[in-house]
Amino acid sequence: MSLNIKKSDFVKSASKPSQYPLSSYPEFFFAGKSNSGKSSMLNAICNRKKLARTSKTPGRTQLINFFLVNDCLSFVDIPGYGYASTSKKISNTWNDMVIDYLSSKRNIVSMFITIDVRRGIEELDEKMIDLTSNFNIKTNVVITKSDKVSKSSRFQVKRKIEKTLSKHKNVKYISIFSSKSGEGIQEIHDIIEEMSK
Ligand SMILES: Nc1nc2c(ncn2[C@@H]2O[C@H](COP(=O)(O)OP(=O)(O)OP(=O)(O)O)[C@@H](O)[C@H]2O)c(=O)[nH]1
Ligand SMILES: [Mg+2]
Repeated sequence: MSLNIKKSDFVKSASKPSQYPLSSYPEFFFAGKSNSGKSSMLNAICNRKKLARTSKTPGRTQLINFFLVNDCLSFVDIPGYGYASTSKKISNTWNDMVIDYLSSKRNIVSMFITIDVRRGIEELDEKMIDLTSNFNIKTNVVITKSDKVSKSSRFQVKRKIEKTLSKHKNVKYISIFSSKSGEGIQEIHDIIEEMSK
């Protein structure tokens, strides 16, 4: 059985736990380098154009955004990391915000981490996976913007990421995805369906 997303609503933005919406629904969060396609992925899997805000300018999503899906699942878009102009102050704020989120006693099932197929996996991505693993949360890797490269290089990138991540025991699935072509949407739905049981 595959997930069928019939309804998705923006709930609220938050910068600190006291602002989070109350929810005990299974929760999936979307993390990744700035501009790697998190918000676009969220829109694509919900079949919505403007549920989450997307932008050509890295760093668009600066707060934690909560969405309610089918009235029984929670999706969370967290700010991207690692764009060049990040100041020390902003990166400290990012750290506190994400650690507070991971420490909040929410029903977090798993992280989807987006990795631009043209960049491949970088040190900050591995750090994010390690951080998540410290909170006993499973990671699913999503290789985004697959439409930008040939089929063979998509799989080459996937194999390389598999190899790099073979030592990370909390990594569960690695998918190839494009919010533009729709590649991988079904696979992500299946993953969410299976993991939220
Ligand atoms: N060709 C192509 N472009 C994409 C795809 N996904 C995202 N983009 C483009 O990449 C840019 C960044 O996308 P976002 O979804 O805003 O990225 P983000 O990771 O949410 O970025 P931040 O919120 O800044 O961290 C936008 O210009 C998107 O149109 C894709 O699958 N294919
Ligand atoms: Mg975004």
